[in-house]
Order: sequence, then C-alpha cells, then structure tokens
Amino acid sequence: MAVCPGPAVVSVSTGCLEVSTTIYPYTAWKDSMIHSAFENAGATISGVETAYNSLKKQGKIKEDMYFVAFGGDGGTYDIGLQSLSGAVERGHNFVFVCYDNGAYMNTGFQRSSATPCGAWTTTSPVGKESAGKQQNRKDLTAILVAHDIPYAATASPHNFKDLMNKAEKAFATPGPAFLNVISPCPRGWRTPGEATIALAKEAVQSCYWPLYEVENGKYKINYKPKGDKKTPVADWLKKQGRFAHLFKHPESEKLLADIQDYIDKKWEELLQKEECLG
Ligand SMILES: Cc1ncc(C[n+]2csc(CCOP(=O)(O)OP(=O)(O)O)c2C)c(N)n1
Repeated sequence: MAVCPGPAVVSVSTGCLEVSTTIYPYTAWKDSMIHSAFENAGATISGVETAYNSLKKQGKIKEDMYFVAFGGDGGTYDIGLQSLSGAVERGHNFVFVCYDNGAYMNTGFQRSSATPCGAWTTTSPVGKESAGKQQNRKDLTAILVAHDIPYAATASPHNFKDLMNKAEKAFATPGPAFLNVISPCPRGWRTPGEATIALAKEAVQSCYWPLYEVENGKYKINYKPKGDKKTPVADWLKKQGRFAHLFKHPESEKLLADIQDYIDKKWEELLQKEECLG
C-alpha cells in the first residue's frame, strides 16, 4: 500500500493478514477495507470497481481511486480461485496480491494446493503411510499468466526494492495485475521468527521461488542464481521443521531427489519461456 498512488479500496479474504491487522477496535488500514469471505475477494473488488466506474461517469466521484485484493494461498490458489479467475477474465482494473505461506495457516496448518511436496501439515500428516504432502505445488502464477492479463509477477520480502517496483507497476497497469509473494510463516514452517527473511532469500536462491514478471506476455526473470549461487533445495528444507521427517529416514532420499528434479524442471521451463517469450 506504500506505493499506491491514491486512495484505495481493499478487499481482504479471511486469512492471517486480516486477522492480524483488524483486531477490534483497532485497524491497521488507512484505506477503505472490506472483509470478504474466503471465496470472493475477487468478486468483491470487481463489484466495487464497477460501482466506482459508474459513479465516476455520473460525476459523483472526481478522484482517481485504486482497487486491491489480498488473499493467502488458501484464499487464492484454492477457495477464491474462481472469483479471482472471473475478475481477471472480465478485465477489472485492480491488483490482486497473494501472500503465499504455503498452507491454511491461521486455522492450524492445513495443506493447500500451494504447500510444497513433502511438507508436514495437519492434513498431510507424517507417519507410516505418508511422508507429508504427496503432490507438488500448483503453479498459480502460470495460471494467472494463462488468463493473458497485462501484468503478473512473483516477489519476495527479502528483495524489497524488487517487490516495491513490482507493486508500483501493478498499480500503474490498466486492467488486472497479479502479485504472488512468498511469505515464510514461522509457526507453520516451524522456523525461528528471525530467520524469516533469510528463508525467503534462500527460497529464491534455490529456485524454489524464482523472481520473475510477465508484462503483456513478455517474460523477464529478475534474479538468476549462477553456479554455486543456485543452492540445493535440501539446504532450505533442512532449516524448516515441517520437513524434519525427510532428513530422519534414508528412504526419503528418493523423495528429496524428486523434489529437486521438479524444481530444476520448472526453472528450466522458465528460462526457456524467457528465451522464447522475453
Ligand atoms: C469457505 C470457508 N472454509 C473454511 C473457512 C475457515 N478458514 C478461515 S481462515 C482459513 C485459512 C486461511 O488460509 P490462507 O488463505 O492460506 O491464509 P493464511 O491463514 O495462511 O494467512 C480457513 C480454513 C472459511 N472461513 N471459509
């Protein structure tokens, strides 16, 4: 919101962001903020933007206003996906920000489709029958790009300048813009609070969370770790309690190799997209 060029209306779906910023009788929001149900942050902001366009046409509102929706990965990748997809398909002029902490965190760590393969959550338990989540994460940024929206990007809080530049671009974009921001969660990742930013950085360096943007179909990777700088994903997993089981049993070696292969494959795909569509 620090780079939003004018007054905004914000729609926030149920999640940690809402819970932590709206503790009655206080609010952290200076702009108008609307609580949305899990499934309709996109629909809410579409309706507000349409009403604004009508009032502006009638001369009842003079100033330029901005429209933003926030959702966690549960509210974006899963339950809110249909309303987000509808809103971007209709071309509403708004920014959607997903803060992706990789699970439904504020209700006690249930898996989402953004949860990485191998992670322990309460609904992807660890035991004789399973070693955490069985599936790879959904590539939501690619799904948004497939809507042919004018601007989509990934970002990370460790690279604040890049994040701010992308937020500025998103607000300046006429039509829908999407920002997917990795958001380490100390409680759910089982990591110390002070490691949060370093963990976000390592997610990028391991190419688990590549930083890239797609502007009108053109791909640009914002950070390319070269040589030793591309760290093995196991180094990053090892630092998080939600993957502790993968380092206790030798039979997890195959799973760790599969996780690395998947990350390498997605990274290669992204490099190729940049080469062909950059
Ligand atoms: C339709 C619906 N199902 C379940 C819930 C209960 N619920 C509230 S918040 C939440 C988890 C939110 O997860 P996410 O969107 O990833 O945000 P985070 O808590 O990680 O910030 C759940 C399951 C709900 N409010 N609405």
